Parts: sequence; C-alpha cells; structure tokens
Amino acid sequence: MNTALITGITGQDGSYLSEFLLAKGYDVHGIIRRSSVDYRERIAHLEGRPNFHLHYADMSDSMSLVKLVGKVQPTEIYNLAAQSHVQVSFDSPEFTADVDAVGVLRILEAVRTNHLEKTCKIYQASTSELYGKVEEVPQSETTPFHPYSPYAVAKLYGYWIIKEYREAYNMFCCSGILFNHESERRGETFVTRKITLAAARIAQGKQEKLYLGNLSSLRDWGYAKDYVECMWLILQQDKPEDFVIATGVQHSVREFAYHAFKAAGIELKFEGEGINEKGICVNGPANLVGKTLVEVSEDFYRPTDVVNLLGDPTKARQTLGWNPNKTTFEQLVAIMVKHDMEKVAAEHVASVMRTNLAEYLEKGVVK
Ligand code: NAP
Ligand code: G4F
Repeated sequence: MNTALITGITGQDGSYLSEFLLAKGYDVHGIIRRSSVDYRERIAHLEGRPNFHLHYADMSDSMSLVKLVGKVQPTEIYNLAAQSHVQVSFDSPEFTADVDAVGVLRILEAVRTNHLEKTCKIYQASTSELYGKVEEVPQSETTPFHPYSPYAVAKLYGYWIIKEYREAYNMFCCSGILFNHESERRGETFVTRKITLAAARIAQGKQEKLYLGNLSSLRDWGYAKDYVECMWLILQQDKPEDFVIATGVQHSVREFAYHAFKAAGIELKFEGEGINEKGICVNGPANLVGKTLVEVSEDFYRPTDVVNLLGDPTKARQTLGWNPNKTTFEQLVAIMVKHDMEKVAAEHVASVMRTNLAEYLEKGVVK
C-alpha cells in the first residue's frame, strides 16, 4: 500500500488531496498543530476512517518532523503546510520564512535522517508568486523569478532547496508551481472567497458593503479540486521535474466581483478609478438598486503587489496529460457562490432556531 504524509492537511488543498488519495487506496497521514479550538472543518468528514491518520507536529519543529517521518515511513510526502497569505507575510515575515522556507529544508532532512531518500518522493507546494513583478506574460517553467513579498521570497528558498537536494542527493523531489486555485473551502480572507461570501451576505441582507484593495490585479484562477490531481501526477512521473499548473485564462479582481455578484442575483456597474472606484447595483433586488455595494479601501493594498499572473500550462498538459480547463472560470464562480448562498441561509436558520430555543426555554415550553 502507498503511504502518503501530507503537511497542511487541514488546509484547502490538504483536504482535497486527502480525499483524492484515499479514493486511490492510499494510507493517508497528516500533520496537525495544537490549537485552542480543535475543530478541523475541512477534514472533519474524513476523521475516523481506517486509512486516515492525524499526528501532532509542526513545520517549525525539526524533531517532531524527524520522529514522524520515521514512524510513518511515507512513500510520498506532499509538503503543503505554509503561512500562505501574502498580505500576512508583510506582518509576520520571520514566521513566514521559518515555516515556508526552512520548513521545506526540515522535511528534506527528516527524509534523509531516516534514510528514506531512495524510497520517498516529495512534492513541494510552490507558487506563481515566484514570478512576482513579472518579467514575461504568460509565465512558464522557464520564466525568470522576481519574488515580490516576504511570502514569495520564502517560497523561492523552498523551490531552490528542493532542486538542490534533487541534484545533490538524487532525491525524487519536485515543485508544482501552482497558480491561484480556489474553491468553496478557500480561506475566507483570500480575495475570491471574501467576495463570494460578501455577495451571498449582501444578497440576503446580512451585510451592507464589501471593501476590497486593488481591483485591477489580474489572476489565473483555477479550481483547487482539479489541481490536487496534478500534485499526484507529478510524483507518478519517471523522473522528478517541476511543473507550472494553471488554466491559461486571466481575469481581474473586478471581473471576479462582477461575476460573483451576478451569480448572487445582483448586477454591478463599476465607476471611478483607484481608491475612488465603486461597484454600484444597477439590477437586482429593489432595495439594493442604486446602492454602492463595493468600495476600495487602502487597508487591503500591499506594500508591493503582484498584478499580472497568467500561467502557461503546456508542459502539464503534454507531459502529465492534465486538462487545465476542466472547470471554467464561470463554473468556479458559480460553485463558490452557490455554496456561500447556502451557507449564509443555513447560518440564518440556525440563528433563528437558537433564538426560538432560548425563548422556549425561558417560557418553559421546552426543558
Ligand atoms: P491553506 O488553506 O492556508 O493551508 C495551509 C496549511 O498549512 C494549513 O493546514 C495550516 O494548518 C498549515 N500550517 C501552517 N503553518 C504550519 C506549521 N507551522 N506547521 C504545520 N502546519 C502548518 O493553504 P492552501 O491554499 O491549501 O495552499 C496549500 C499550499 O500551496 C501552501 O503551501 C500554499 O502556500 C501553496 N499554494 C497555494 C496556492 C493557492 O492558490 N491556494 C497557490 C500556490 C501555492 P492550520 O490549519 O493549523 O493553520
Ligand atoms: O486572494 P489573494 O490574497 O491571493 P494571492 O495574493 O494571489 O495569493 C494566493 O495565491 C498565490 C498563488 O499565486 C499563493 F501562493 C498564495 O499562497 C495565495 O494562495 O489576492 C489576490 C489579488 C492580490 O493582487 C490582492 O492585492 O487580489 C488583490 N486583492 C484586492 N482586494 C485582495 C483584496 N486580496 C485580498 N486577500 N483581500 C482583498 O480585499
């Protein structure tokens, strides 16, 4: 049986990858960190399965990683753990470097310390943020890197240390240079999920306005569920290589917002420029027509922002046989908005039920 160890198993990608590998018959092990609230929303439905195992460890704790790799004896490691928020990396640059850069080295050394370098393949979650202040469009495996945030600089170390161990020790370790991939499980402070949740809340009268940063930023957005297949495919190749994983289609944050609000039944028209740009409702529920629903706030501007990401997935298509356009941009937006419309509606029902229950308890109707 193949044994996979996933770092970052509680994250968006870790949860989809777990489902993917379990369906392939893998024994799946994952690293979790102690937290004051032990609710692991994205993987709760997998806990208790016989082939699914969770272990406490931390990317900043070499000893925990060495012991765990020795105990699990993985045939494949998927290193997805990271402080993955670009804006947060400006506030916590040292923590980001420790986990996202040195953490990769710790995994590689844990494999070597346990003498597994000939039997254990390693996937590293690399990123299109490496291209940063882009030197060409679209970006491929040969495009020069120009990292443009503490996060990207840390990830660049991860990329190079993987390449170094491949060349120095003949290890099967590869980087997937993944462009942005989103889903209904995306963290709520990344721009797509922030928009789909706000569109759902505004449509259901639970929020008045959405504040965003750079609306003109361009991204190549794919569906996370499609991307985890590539992580696996990269490790099934005969020789270790790095791959760009992207859709080859680009949209702005403004366009994402337009489509998300449209899917929630609200048509927006954008007027003005820069900090003064606004998204006004021109069609939709009568109480919203004419209202400004989207505004720009400097709070969401970054000291340096990556503004033109577009990937060239030719190598992944040709070598891995992967279809970069399985889920279109429009389908991705629709999946996320449908999910968030239901989530917001369910939260409303739950809150009404809680209020009613409190009232019934007080009146002695229920005990
Ligand atoms: P995510 O949802 O933010 O998940 C990050 C995971 O890393 C979580 O499980 C988190 O655990 C874990 N983690 C953070 N610090 C840790 C530490 N010190 N020790 C152990 N675990 C730690 O990220 P994602 O979107 O799934 O992305 C997965 C990976 O791909 C990341 O490395 C990210 O940088 C990279 N990437 C993502 C994208 C994208 O568009 N999603 C694109 C390119 C590359 P907690 O739940 O305990 O916080
Ligand atoms: O959704 P974002 O925060 O994602 P970003 O910075 O592209 O990073 C994500 O993708 C990377 C792959 O390229 C991953 F490596 C990384 O781990 C992460 O998953 O921001 C996207 C764009 C940025 O240009 C940002 O300035 O949207 C712009 N933006 C505009 N308003 C905003 C907002 N971003 C956020 N988070 N919040 C806003 O209100």
